[in-house]
Amino acid sequence: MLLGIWSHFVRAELAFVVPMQKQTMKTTLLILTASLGSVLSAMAGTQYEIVANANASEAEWPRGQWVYSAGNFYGASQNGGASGMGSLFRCDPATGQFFLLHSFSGGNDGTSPSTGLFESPTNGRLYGVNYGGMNNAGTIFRIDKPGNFFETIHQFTGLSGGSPDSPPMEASDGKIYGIAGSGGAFGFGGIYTINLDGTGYQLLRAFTGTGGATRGKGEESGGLVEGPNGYLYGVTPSGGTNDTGVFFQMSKDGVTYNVFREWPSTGLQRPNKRLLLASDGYFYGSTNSGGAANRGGIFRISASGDYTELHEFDNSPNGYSMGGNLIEGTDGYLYGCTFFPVGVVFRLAKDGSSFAVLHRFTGGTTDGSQAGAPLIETTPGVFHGTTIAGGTNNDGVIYRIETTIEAPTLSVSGPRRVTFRGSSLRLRGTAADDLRVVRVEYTTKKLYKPAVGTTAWKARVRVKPTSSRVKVRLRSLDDDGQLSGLTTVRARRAE
Ligand SMILES: [Ca+2]
Repeated sequence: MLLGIWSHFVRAELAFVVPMQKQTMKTTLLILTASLGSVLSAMAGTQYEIVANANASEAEWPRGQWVYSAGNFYGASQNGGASGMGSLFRCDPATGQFFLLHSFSGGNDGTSPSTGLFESPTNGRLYGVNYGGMNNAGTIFRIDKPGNFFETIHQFTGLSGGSPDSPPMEASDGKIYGIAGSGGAFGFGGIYTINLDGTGYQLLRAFTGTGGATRGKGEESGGLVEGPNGYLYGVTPSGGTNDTGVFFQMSKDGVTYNVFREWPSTGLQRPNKRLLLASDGYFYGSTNSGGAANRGGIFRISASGDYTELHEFDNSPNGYSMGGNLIEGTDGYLYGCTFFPVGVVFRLAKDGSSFAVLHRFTGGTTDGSQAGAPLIETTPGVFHGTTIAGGTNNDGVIYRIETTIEAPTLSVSGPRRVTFRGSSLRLRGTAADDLRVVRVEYTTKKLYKPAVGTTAWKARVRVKPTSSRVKVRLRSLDDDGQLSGLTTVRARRAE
């Protein structure tokens, strides 16, 4: 009975047991037969766990870009801290403990950071932006690691840019560049630069809205990314001819500004997260509206504006509205997470295929919900993320997800050599995957037909009245587009 399962587990396990001694391999296989359930979980390529629960004193609603450095996470929380106006925190994932680095007071140091931190490659300090401050137009702050010295390095004035609601970055020239969501000559914000020590602030371009020389609107833009050619690239969720967003290129001195795409009023629109510059030289981004369900999606765009829609979010439990930008895993897949309604962690191939849900948040006290930050791949195949809700205190969590691309398995119930009568052969069995079995299919020739069911499946294979023998091949398919090995059943017409 276990024959089908055997052949697949032997095949799947071989990759892992090649370096092992034969005796050990034999033991492994014996253990495999002992409990199919535990075997599946032991083989599972995707494992999820909560590593830390946020709390109101140190970090309530951790959100935005965050940093992994020397085994610690550094981030910003929108609420919590001593004044309830947000905090900067460090979290040691080994113990799950949060450490308070700074409590925003709502005074000159501002309030409610929502876009997180970045680490300067030049001086190793952490930089971020928030709201409020001296002119009620936002501030730029920095803090060292492990968090002893906090400093506000810039007070936005409003006229020269305000409401910094996107994460700034440091470019290859050692200067900070960011997008202000309001202010500027036209009130649509603009693109600013500032030195790492807080001197030299300059609004390089003021956005001009739906028309003009600097089409775009800065509000809730995802920030900038530097291309290999030294230009800065970004998207804005509004502005441009249709007020549905633009993709632009700007030289670091602000002199050159080109719009290479204005989103239309149909299809995906309103790109609102920082672009990922992937290893293939394309930018990948996400939008929060447009598409069949008007939930936005994921797109690819070249530096010159060649544009392809890759995936549409919908109202399914897969969620919509990304909590942070996409990242590229060491395996070459794109990874991200969604914020609404409770969110998921997902991956997809760079050509837009194989969208797979790695984890569905459930919220409550035992899981997070609403992922509000990009994932960080801390070691190859191991990702960490944050949510702003759920967990012990309903203040959010830091979670860990370990994943590889695992092929599904398939097994047939009963013997592999069977007899049949009449015009059909009935088969049934099970299939399993670390994520999800999408389909079980079978063939007697070349064309595969779907079986009924997935993890428990059955198939009625048609056989010509003239056929006395038939060979059926079966396989299963998962979300990643991976196929199981083929399982063969040979059938002979009963006398
Ligand atoms: Ca799989």
